[in-house]
Amino acid sequence: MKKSYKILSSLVLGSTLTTSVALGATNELSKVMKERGLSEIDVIRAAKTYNPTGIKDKYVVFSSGGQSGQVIVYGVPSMRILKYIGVFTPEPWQGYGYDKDSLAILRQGNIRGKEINWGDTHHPALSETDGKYDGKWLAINDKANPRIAIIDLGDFETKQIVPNPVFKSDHGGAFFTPNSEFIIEAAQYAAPFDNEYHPIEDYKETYRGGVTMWKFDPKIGRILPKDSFTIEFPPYHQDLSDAGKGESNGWGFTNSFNTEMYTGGIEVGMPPNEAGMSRNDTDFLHVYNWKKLAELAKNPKNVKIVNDHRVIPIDVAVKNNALFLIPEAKSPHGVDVSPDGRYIIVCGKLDTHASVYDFRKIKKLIDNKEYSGKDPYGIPILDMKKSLHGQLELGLGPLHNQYSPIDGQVYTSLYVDSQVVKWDYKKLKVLDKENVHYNIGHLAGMEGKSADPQGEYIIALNKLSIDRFQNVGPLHPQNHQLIDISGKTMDLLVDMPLPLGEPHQAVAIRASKLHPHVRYKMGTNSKTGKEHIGKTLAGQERIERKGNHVTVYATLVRSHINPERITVNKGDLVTIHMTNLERAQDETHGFTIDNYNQHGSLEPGETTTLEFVADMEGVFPYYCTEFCSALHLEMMGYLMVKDPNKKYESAQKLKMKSMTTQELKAEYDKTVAVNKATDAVIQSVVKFLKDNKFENHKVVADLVTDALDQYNKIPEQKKKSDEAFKKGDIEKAILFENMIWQLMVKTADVGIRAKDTLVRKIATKQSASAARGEKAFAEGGCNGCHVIGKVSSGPDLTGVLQRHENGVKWVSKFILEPETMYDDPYVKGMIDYFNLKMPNQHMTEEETKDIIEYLKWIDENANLF
Ligand code: RUQ
Ligand code: CUA
Repeated sequence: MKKSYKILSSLVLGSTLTTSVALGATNELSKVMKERGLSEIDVIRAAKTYNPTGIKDKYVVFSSGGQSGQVIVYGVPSMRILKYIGVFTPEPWQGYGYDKDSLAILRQGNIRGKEINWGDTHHPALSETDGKYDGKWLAINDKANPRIAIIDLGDFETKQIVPNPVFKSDHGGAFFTPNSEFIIEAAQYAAPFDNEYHPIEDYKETYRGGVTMWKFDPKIGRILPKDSFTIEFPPYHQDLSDAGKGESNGWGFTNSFNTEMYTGGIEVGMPPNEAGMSRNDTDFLHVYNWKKLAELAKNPKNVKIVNDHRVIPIDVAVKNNALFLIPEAKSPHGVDVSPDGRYIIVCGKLDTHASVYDFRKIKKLIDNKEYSGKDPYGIPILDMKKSLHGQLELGLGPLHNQYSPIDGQVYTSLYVDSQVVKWDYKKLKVLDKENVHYNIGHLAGMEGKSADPQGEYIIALNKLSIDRFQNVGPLHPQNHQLIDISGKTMDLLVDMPLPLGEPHQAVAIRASKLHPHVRYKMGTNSKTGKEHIGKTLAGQERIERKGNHVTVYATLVRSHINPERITVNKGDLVTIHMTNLERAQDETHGFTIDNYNQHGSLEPGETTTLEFVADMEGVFPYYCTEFCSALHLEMMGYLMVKDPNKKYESAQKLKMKSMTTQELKAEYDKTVAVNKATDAVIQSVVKFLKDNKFENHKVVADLVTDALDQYNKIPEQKKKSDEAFKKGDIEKAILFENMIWQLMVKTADVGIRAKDTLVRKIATKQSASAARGEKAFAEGGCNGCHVIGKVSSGPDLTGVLQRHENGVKWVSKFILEPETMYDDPYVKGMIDYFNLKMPNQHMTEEETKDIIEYLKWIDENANLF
């Protein structure tokens, strides 16, 4: 099976193969296609999305997690999920909402003191510099409990949650202004700004909509609530928003529905909301000058304070020529500013047209104070026709837009038609349509709403999946479909089920723009980025008690938790600060205490805190929850909770039979000898690394640092061992010697990885054939017996081509038909020595040739193995 894959992939990748192999591959390929019922186009589509192992994606997508209150991260084109980021909802794997530090973030999201443990995430937004994504921060809104969260793309963790002080729901956020000065959050369902009851009959007087302009500091990546303000809007239900850029920079655009200001009453015989809220032929696009309003907000005379927050009343905005309305086709949804900032495309769910507004025309009307009227709140209305560049009929239920790098091209989702339409918004011409399954909402282009769209792909974020996937019960997964847009017409490549809430919007960025770190500076509180108050280094571990408060300063490193016993009284408040002392990449340790609903995740260098009241008496194992090492299961300890009011009888001590001094001494000597031998191996690796100037290669140098982290702990253990031995406690000395061996194994593990990496860096370049040979050697299982540079369960193959006369022919034959050579005296000797026969691995001639090339390459670099 392995073999066939290899050939298939090289065939599809178009590498030059001899005809016989190509033919074999074609046969194999057609067999697979037949078995799986694949057409040629299916195979091409598969190849366009397939990532061989180790190959990474070009784009990274951040998708809203909908009702899960999280953010989903995946790669394009492979559509492989990379991460779920806990945002508004606790996420146990990451310890999010369980450790004290992340719980503090989650609790920033309390509303009026109420704990909220979920969110309805809708619109993720990437921070911008000059209207282009800079890969630093991600913001996302919660529609249900109007809040904005900030995620740091340095570690993909949520760092801040800010509840909206005046809105009771939101939708049209989060959207960054072009230099991340502000994040726009628009209200959805109008409600009173204050927290009091106001009868629905007073809707027009006391209910309000609006847009909050959250001041953002892109250097520290935090919203500054005190410097933020809200622009009051009429009680229309505001919907999506976008920030102007380029020539419209400084302006914001927010559309709305229910300009009827209908308030329902189905239960008293009124027509339902859905009828009353869509009666008008047009609703209003709100156009506001946020730059000017931000200046106005600085003067207390221009604002009223509601819930400790600055609100610019409608009349102040109007008086200062900073707020306007333009009619837009009924029940609009998406509003999307073009990459150059000149055009604003609005799609109306109940209209078959998209409307293209021209900002230059809008600006001219504003400058000339040319209004067609005023709404009931005194806001000037601009004439729709005079603001429009034009309209185009696209199909049923147009919703959202994503731009293309080709001037004038845009992609729009059609909800009712279940299609993506590509069209030209300048020439007002439909170019292509592609069917999707089913009922597409948003669509995500690659940086498709920035000033620098990349094209290549569009992802359709469909609301229904119906029959696309295995039936998993009445609640279906959502369906993200990847569409190739690099050609003249669109081509649907693949479906990805997403089973974590309705994903609404997603944003994609070039992976090359993201630079997350792999470890923290030792003792970092990842939530603040600063040193953690509980930072504990090796040797500083301790347990402190002050009254009923027990504070533990703990460390975790492969493969132990220090301390390994924590004894407290029932009723004590227990604070455990934990530091992961690792510096090695991906060496996370998790920590839990059984039955106490505790979990923390500690990434290398991180410190975090668990805190709880020890309200249950008993013995509770605690352990590391990440399979971090061969001795992971041993990475544990006990929390002992005693009732101070009880007297405990100590059980009779059982005298254990132990070894004689002589036996102990023998075991001690054996352990020491093993350690010496292991150290010799380490020293030879060290010599190799030094001789070959490992410090010139950053990856290798990093691995050496990781290895030394382990190795440098040995002298301390050795001292303890020697002391114990001197005191005659041989049993203890053996335990310390064992510890030394553990450290040596970890050192050797990383050291050998460093050596292998270095060999690759300094060896001569492999020919394509030698590279294929190496792959065949590994996949054919040869390396199970032959370890290059070492005698293992088979002979070392370094120099094998020289060992035999006509070496190439001899080795080839031995690979292809070993059984014919078992009687050869040399081979016979080998079979006796290793007690193994070289098996026939059914290599092809081509593979055998490649393996020979690989062996030649080994000989060229024999000094390195
Ligand atoms: S939404 S399907 Cu952005 Cu909440 Cu349009
Ligand atoms: Cu640390 Cu398992």
